Amino acid sequence: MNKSALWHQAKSEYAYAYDKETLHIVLRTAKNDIDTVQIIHGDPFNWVGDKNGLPHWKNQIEIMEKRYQSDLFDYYFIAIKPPYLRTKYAFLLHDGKDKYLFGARQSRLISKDNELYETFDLSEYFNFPYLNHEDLHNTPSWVKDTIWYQIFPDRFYADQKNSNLTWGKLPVTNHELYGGNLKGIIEKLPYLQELGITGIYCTPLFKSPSAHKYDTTDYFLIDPQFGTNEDFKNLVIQAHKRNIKVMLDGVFNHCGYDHPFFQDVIKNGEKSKYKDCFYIDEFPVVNFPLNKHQKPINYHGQKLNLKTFAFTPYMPKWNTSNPITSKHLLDVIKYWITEFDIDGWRLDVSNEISHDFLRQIKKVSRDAKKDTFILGENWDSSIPWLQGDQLDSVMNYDLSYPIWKYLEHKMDINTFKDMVTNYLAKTPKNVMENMFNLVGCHDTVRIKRRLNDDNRRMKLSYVLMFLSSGAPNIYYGDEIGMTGEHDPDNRRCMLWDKKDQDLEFKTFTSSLISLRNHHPSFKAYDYHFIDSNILAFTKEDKKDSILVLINNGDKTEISLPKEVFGTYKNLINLESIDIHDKMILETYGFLILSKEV
Ligand code: ARE
Repeated sequence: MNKSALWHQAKSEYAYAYDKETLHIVLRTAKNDIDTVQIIHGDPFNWVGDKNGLPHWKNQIEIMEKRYQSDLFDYYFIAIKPPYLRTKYAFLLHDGKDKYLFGARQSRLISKDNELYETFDLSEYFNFPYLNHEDLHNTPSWVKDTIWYQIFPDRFYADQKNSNLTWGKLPVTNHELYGGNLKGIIEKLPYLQELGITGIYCTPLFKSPSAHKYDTTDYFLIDPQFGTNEDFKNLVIQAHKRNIKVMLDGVFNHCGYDHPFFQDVIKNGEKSKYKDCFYIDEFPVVNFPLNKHQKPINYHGQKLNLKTFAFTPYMPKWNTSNPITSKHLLDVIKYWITEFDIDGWRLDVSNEISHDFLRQIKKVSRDAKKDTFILGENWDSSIPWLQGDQLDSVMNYDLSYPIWKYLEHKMDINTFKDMVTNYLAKTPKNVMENMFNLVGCHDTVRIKRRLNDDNRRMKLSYVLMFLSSGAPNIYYGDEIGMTGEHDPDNRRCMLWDKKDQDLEFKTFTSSLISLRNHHPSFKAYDYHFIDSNILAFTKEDKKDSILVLINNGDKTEISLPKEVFGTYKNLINLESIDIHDKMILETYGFLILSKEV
């Protein structure tokens, strides 16, 4: 047996509470190394007398399912329901020759079953001490069914001309304003509803000197360029009337140069009552005011004497352990929930905010409204933030990355499947189903441009996004084929003239939304990959089962195992189709097929 590949960790993504009575347990082994894996589990306090009156630990032994296989590993899975919400457990591995007991302190070779009890002290078992419901992910139930739409407010819609810039003028920058506003968003709610959107995520709306508003000046005020607080209250009311949730983008890792607390520190230095609201290394704090192009004056990459977001002098990092800071920001969190009834917060740069403060944000949010959604922005694996006490979910770059690279032909199909399989194996299911899935946003090149402005390839990205467990996010304009390079070019004005829109892609997006709403398999956790020369997988959920074929290349004859041959319904054109050998799939073609089980 390959011991070095063995891995399990209690109270982690390998052993977590799925709901108030169920534990999910995962064991990793080397690929094809073990014949059978069993779990031995039982209540650590459940001891019964045996025939000789000696105490005997009452437990049960169950087979674990080999659920995932990646290039290097097999992942075994089981869901158990400990009657008293606590369990000790270990793994019994059979490799065809020997038996091994793999527990918390080491693995050991056992030659016969009865040695199990004689030589394996309970202290060597893994332990899930107690399943407290308070520790559970209590993500609002509406999240997993949401179809998100991300709006960059200045570029979405202006209800009236209030800028000297011509709408759509290029190039766009991060400081020039086009006049998009809240009344414009309200006016376009019917467009969003008709598309099938059930949640909007607005990038920051609060007062700030930039177009992106990530350098906040006043957290309690809608930027006058976007409208008033009353306009926002109306936006939420109108959105809710259309069953559309509203999520704000909260920048609590840092603020903007013009924030009064920071300005006071610049003015009064060490005498400022706010000096410990930031991380100032030495006084006087460097002072790089912004010019009209949002460029810090006289800053040429010199060493800063304060902590900032990245090396951005006009984004001083908040010291959220300081009581003045934490009160200020937690009041903000509460204000927009209680006074405006928002449904969620997207937390900017959440991976740089302290875990302690994230816990406070979650508590204040849920105390203000119990089904408030807390979404983090983490670009890397986010398990430490997804323990149920901080974030409900993250922007799911863990899934975006393999989709991007595979569709860009920068990753071969086997690496794609391997990366996705590892993601499926190591993402807790009650997190996965609430993930914020995306193929593009305001920080990335637009998916259309990433795929060489090829509408066919863009469709493949949307097929994969909408066929994944987790809530899909449409970045404004992607649905009508907008393109754009990296920030700021990915923030062009929305194209509202139908002659500029890719209406065929918009219809396609709508059909994917409708299919996702009607086919539970779209939201099922697992892809079951099929050996083929193209990307082929099935997804099942109870009675609903689909076969997905994706050709990420030139027109080709598909090779498929005989067991998938048969008659299906093409869910895009609703025609019947026979899957057999020697089938041809067009360049960048795909099929989403349903087979009643
Ligand atoms: C813009 C340009 C920069 C330029 C800067 C100059 O993009 O190239 O240097 O202006 O001022 C906001 C604006 C940006 C602006 C930025 C700084 O939207 O237009 O930059 O402020 O002024 C990392 C962080 C992630 C962060 C991205 C941008 O981890 O949290 O960088 N994203 C959030 C928001 C942004 C916002 C900010 C943070 C700042 O979503 O919109 O930027 O509040 C890899 C790394 C990631 C990295 C990612 C993207 O994947 O692993 O860590 O994200 O690349 O760079």
